[in-house]
Amino acid sequence: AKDPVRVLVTGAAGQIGYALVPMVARGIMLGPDQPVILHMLDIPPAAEALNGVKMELVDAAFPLLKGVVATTDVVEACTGVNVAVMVGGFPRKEGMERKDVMTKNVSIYKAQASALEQHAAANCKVLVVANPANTNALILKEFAPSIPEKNITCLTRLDHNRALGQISERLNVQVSDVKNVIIWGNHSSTQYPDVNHATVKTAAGDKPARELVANDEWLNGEFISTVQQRGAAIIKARKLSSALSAASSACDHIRDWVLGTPEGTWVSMGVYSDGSYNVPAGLIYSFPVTCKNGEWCIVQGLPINELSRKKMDLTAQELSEEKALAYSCLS
Ligand code: NAX
Repeated sequence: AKDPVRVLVTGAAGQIGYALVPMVARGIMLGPDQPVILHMLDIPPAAEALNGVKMELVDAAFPLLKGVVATTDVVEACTGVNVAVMVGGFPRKEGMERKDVMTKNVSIYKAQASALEQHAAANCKVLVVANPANTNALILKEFAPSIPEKNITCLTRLDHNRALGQISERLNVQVSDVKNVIIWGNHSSTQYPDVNHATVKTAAGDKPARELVANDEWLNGEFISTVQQRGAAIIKARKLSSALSAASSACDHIRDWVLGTPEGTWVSMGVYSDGSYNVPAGLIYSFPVTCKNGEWCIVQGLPINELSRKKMDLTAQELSEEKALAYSCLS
């Protein structure tokens, strides 16, 4: 039998945490033959709720779940973890300045970076979900210099999956037959959902999604804005933000990273830019990636048209501004 993998979920008493921890315990993140030990972190005001989640995990009697650590101690939470899913953060409340929210998150991610650097297992893979996800991941990277930069990523897979979902609904095809959309840039409304390389499986082989949709006005307009604004649409409908889809996408992100992407398929991940596609180096930016042997690699050489270029630059610009704001919040 395999040794258990230790998976940290921060913010585990929150909405996404509640949807995510049972998925991890069921083997949806790391596979049906991979035992796991869950490490759950939250802050003291949520300690009782966190303990309730632990009770439910015990009650669910998951065969793969070999242990649960539920704690408000960052060091205890981070000790020995192989995978860290960072969902905890400070949400933007009405009337709050961007700078104030950034200051809170910068201080959280700075502290948690140090704890991970000192106490996580070597080669720990980190996924930041909490917003501003790209910039929180960048802060984490800056303050955990001994963690390889390739191990620090942020979640844009939910946006990627939303884009697949929109194409599948539009064409009335199975979502599993649609692939290779791309989310470029920030996990925010400036993200660029790009369908120019996406394909759909048909009886006659894979066809370009753009050809099958045959409506550039929709693809260049409503499709993009629907994906960009989907988070807000969910809040409007549910009075709560996306949780099950976020949790499921976080599992997709880690699973593909650890176990690999299928041949001929790429996914979107927020990763440390090396300057590919003329995206400024030093930002955490979402790119198309393939994964193999536990490592992601940016898909190279895709042709970029003028419209795409503009949208890719716009979201990079926003990330550069966020980075500058984050640095101005460091104390
Ligand atoms: P909740 O407010 O339900 O849960 C957040 C939890 O984090 C709370 O239990 C809170 O006590 C805890 N927390 C706060 N500070 C902490 C700290 N310093 N250490 C550990 N835990 C801490 O939010 P939820 O709906 O679960 O969303 C969590 C985060 O995901 C938010 O930042 C949200 O904006 C972000 N999202 C990111 C998405 C993405 O695709 N990247 C999509 C979904 C989601 O909106």
